[in-house]
Amino acid sequence: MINFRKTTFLTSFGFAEQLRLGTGREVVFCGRSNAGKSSLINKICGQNKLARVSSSPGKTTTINFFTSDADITLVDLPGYGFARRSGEELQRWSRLMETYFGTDRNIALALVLLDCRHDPTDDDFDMIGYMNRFGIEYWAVLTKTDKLNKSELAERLARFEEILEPLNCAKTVPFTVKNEESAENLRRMLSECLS
Ligand SMILES: Nc1nc2c(ncn2[C@@H]2O[C@H](COP(=O)(O)OP(=O)(O)O)[C@@H](O)[C@H]2O)c(=O)[nH]1
Ligand SMILES: [Mg+2]
Repeated sequence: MINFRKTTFLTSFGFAEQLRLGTGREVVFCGRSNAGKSSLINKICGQNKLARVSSSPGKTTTINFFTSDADITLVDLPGYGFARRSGEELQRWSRLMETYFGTDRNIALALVLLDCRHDPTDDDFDMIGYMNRFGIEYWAVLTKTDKLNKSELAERLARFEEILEPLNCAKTVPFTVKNEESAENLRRMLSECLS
């Protein structure tokens, strides 16, 4: 079992030029601003302040790297889709993504975080497009499941699977930070996939 509690902050980059080659295996986290990415990373790692949880979305525009257990690096990609970015900002973001995914690195898995209450947006489909274009295995993690009751959640899960299966999504995983079992389930799935 990977000990995600050992995770520590490594570095942040805002510009494509700053990106270096990866060393160990990378697990990438991505999703729209406010999808719950920082909260999930903190929960999985059992730390409150590893990634910043923001009440004003759209602030994180850097790629953040964390060194974890077992030669694994967690990579927190900038959230997308909150506000229409300016042309220049959008260009910086796209270059950052193209450079990150296009660099020769060892990406073991990507988690695409999607708020379980909403269908994927065009921005999400663009992000999934990167996964398929660069041949990266990805899972859809449906966040904030505490906001739905059991039957609503079952319905949403089925809907996501129907939408994402044709797009090569390997797994659909429900998740909430409000439930320790949910975090333990994701840790176990990650450990199995990465061992
Ligand atoms: N109810 C609930 N709220 C959550 C959950 N995960 C995140 N949030 C809230 O959603 C908001 C955005 O979370 P954050 O982790 O900053 O999202 P990010 O922008 O994707 O990094 C914050 O107010 C969080 O407290 C969850 O599982 N359940
Ligand atoms: Mg965040």
